[in-house]
Amino acid sequence: MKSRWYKDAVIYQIYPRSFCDGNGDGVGDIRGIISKLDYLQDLGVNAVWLSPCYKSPNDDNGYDISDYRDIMDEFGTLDDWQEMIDGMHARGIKLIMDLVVNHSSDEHEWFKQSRSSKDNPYRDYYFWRKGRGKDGKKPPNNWRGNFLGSAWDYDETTGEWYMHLFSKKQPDLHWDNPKVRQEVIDICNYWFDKGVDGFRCDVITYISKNQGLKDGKNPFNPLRGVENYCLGENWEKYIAEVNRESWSKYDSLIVGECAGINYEQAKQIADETKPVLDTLFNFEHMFVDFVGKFKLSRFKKIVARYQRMPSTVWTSNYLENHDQPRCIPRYVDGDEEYRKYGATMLATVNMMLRGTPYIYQGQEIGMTSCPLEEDEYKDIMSVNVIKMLNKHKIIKKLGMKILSKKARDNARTPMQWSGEKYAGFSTAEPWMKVNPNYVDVNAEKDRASEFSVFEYYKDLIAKRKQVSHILADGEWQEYYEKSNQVWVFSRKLGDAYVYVEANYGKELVEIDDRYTMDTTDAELLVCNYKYCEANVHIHTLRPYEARVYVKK
Ligand code: ISL
Ligand code: CA
Repeated sequence: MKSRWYKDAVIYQIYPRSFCDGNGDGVGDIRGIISKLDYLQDLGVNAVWLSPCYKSPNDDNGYDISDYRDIMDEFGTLDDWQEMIDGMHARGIKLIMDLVVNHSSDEHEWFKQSRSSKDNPYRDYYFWRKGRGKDGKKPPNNWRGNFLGSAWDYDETTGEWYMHLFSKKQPDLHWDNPKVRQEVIDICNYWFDKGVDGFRCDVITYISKNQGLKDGKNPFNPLRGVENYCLGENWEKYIAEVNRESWSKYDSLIVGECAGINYEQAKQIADETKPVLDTLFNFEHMFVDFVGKFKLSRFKKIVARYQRMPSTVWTSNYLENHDQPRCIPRYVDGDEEYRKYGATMLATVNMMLRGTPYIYQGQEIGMTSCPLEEDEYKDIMSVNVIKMLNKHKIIKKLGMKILSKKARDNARTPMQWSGEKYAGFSTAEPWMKVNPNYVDVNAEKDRASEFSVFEYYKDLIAKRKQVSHILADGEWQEYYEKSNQVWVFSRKLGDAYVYVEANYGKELVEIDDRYTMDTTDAELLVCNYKYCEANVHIHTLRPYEARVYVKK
């Protein structure tokens, strides 16, 4: 049934709120997306992963869903959505929807029913427990949520507590209840019937909580308790059920957002011989610069492990998404002098790895993280961090500095389409600040310039197709593994190979081909600098230079 088309695809992520505003109210929407379909086709992407566009009170920008079968008012209607997917399909672009079923919104009908009384038929759709302590005023266990604070909230109506691993407006669904699993299956099938091509499954690793909901052991873990619900005891069983009853019936891509897992677990849950996930997003490489500076050697080591996965396991490669700060200046210098070289170098590496590459909106024009004032942060996580910092003034300055680097808001500023007011994103003041660098960094200007990041991406996507079989099946080899300046690797398949060199620094660096590969029998497939015949096989890399050689 499954063609596994995604192994040859490049996927573009849209965060609808910030992509393009079609009706001039300052909020991105579906008509805005429709107006940019030609742009996506031109870029050459094969699929779009659309962050949630369902009905939602937007406590967490759509990751809190109040109706899984309808479209958020601000984004448009089901008719608009149908026109969008038809437009995508007409252009050869598939649509991957976001499936957020670890939790719903507290404004979902299920939760309204559930909280109304202890004997309501929906009571068991969520986790309800008595509090601890004499008066029951302490949460049922010591788990902490992703957005700071306890993972439990007290509800007056029935005098019990409910679990929420994210905001208190995102109560966790109780997957041990077979009715909940059936709801998920029905929702997936509903969208498949409308033509979607797959799902990106939000925090899917958290859906099965271990029986007993025991206290978390490590008091210093910010996610105290996570060991009791990350890949919990019935995880595989529940996912296999949804897979059997829905996902496997379609030629779909099911990519799990797998927070909290390591390489060994990844290997188990994205193996195509098992009816679980098709592929996953891992986070290990995102933690390299969690505390302190980015260190390329550590980053490479993590990625290399995923690159050496067994042939039945398929991975996904990303550097940016709506939860991460931008690559620039995270991994490369943000100065205008280097920005495009950095953006294209990173693109080259990401696109030449085994696994499906993802591009997050704006990455293809080299958008950067954005400086924000305290009141310009919009993300619930940032807002909660700021509240906490205001209670602990002594660490506020440092805390705000860290926040400016790590905040999810960095990736959520409106897409920069042109040099017009509000970056051509909207005609009205956008819901979130536009990065002031839009005058220089925008799609229109980029595409008109001699060195265009967009055009480079486009070329890279097309070229990747020529070598994707070598990337998928070739044998991985790495050189200069310990280096913090260069990333050099190859994939060999019989006599054919792809060989990649990338300079992560601003200094010239010489790659000695006695330790790497003699490329004289290969052709230069891509390079982000202008070069001449004479230096094609002289391996001196300029600042942020990347080259790909291929022998077919
Ligand atoms: O964003 C994070 C770190 O910057 C993660 O901890 C994140 O909360 C986690 O990866 C889960 O993310 C997903 O589910 C959340 C939602 O807020 C995120 O936007 C989504 O990608 C809850 O639905
Ligand atoms: Ca709008």
